[in-house]
Amino acid sequence: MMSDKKILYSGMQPTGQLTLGNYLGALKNWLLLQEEYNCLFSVVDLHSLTVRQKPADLRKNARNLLMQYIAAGIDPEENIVYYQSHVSGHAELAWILNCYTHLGELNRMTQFKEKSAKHESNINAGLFTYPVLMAADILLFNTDLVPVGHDQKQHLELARDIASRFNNANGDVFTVPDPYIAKVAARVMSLQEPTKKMSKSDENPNAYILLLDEPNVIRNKIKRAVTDSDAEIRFDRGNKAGISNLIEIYSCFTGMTMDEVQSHFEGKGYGDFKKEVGDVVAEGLRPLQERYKELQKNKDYIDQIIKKNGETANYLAQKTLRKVKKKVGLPELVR
Ligand code: AQP
Repeated sequence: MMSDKKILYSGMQPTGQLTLGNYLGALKNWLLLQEEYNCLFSVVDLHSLTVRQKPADLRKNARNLLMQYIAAGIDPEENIVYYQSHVSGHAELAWILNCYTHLGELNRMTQFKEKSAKHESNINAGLFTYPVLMAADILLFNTDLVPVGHDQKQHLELARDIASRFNNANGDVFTVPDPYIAKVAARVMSLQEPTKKMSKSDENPNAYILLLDEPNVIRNKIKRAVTDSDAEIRFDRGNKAGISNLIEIYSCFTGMTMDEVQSHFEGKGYGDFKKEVGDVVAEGLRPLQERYKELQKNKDYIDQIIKKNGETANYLAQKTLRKVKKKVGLPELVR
């Protein structure tokens, strides 16, 4: 892990099964970047506690998520793939960084506003300080680059501000991280409400495609996707959100540009278009699904990955924490 390469950090919440949005917006970029960087890919289970979870589901989702990282092609021998909750340094650093974050900054976070509206009966303090824990995740490992979907850009900007504020007060401790946001599919939209992003916790399963959905389920969900009534296959997010979303998804799986996709479907109807989109997505996810099934049979291997990577992440986290504690004046435990 500790070669001279720069450090990349990213994670996903085990709040459900991974969607096409998580895959195209984040995971696919991880695959492209994993060789160039020293990478940490976390299952950010502490984050998911901000919304009520059923304990048994959370445990299952977390393990499935880690297996989906590997099934997608993340190499767990070359990268650190681990559970956030196995590294207590995340929570410790988050506390310290809370003391370097202003309420006004947290008040401006759109995700907090959206999630508070969605979970009116449980607007807990964790939901509010979520971006501070995210800053801690990133800064704990002196991360240089953070690949995220467009929805996380604001949180990343806050992490940069917190890092700079801490450094200004205490001397250079943290690397100020850069975001990496893919140009295409940074925002995959819901299939049922295409002006809203696709989310794994959406109540309507037809709104999202799961990476592990059966091929016929994928085809049916795309067939049912909400479009418009003017029958023209043209990329125009403002006026044709549903069709534009499907064009973008198609382009991601085929490598064609938006223009090429448009010409490819010129003169064709929505029915034919949706059928082809369904086919390329179902086919494109097949290798991942096959690898996932293989991994499911190999419990010991996954257990060993979780243990080994958790230990490495802890070791690295402690190195940063010791430095941070010293800088802010917290005494060392003399053994
Ligand atoms: N629709 C999306 N398009 C592109 N990228 C997306 N991401 C999420 N949705 C889309 C990116 O996926 C990564 C994992 O996100 P997360 O698990 O930390 O939580 P999230 O952003 O809140 O994702 P969800 O699916 O919407 O989860 P829930 O429903 O639990 O809130 C991030 O890099 C994110 O940008």
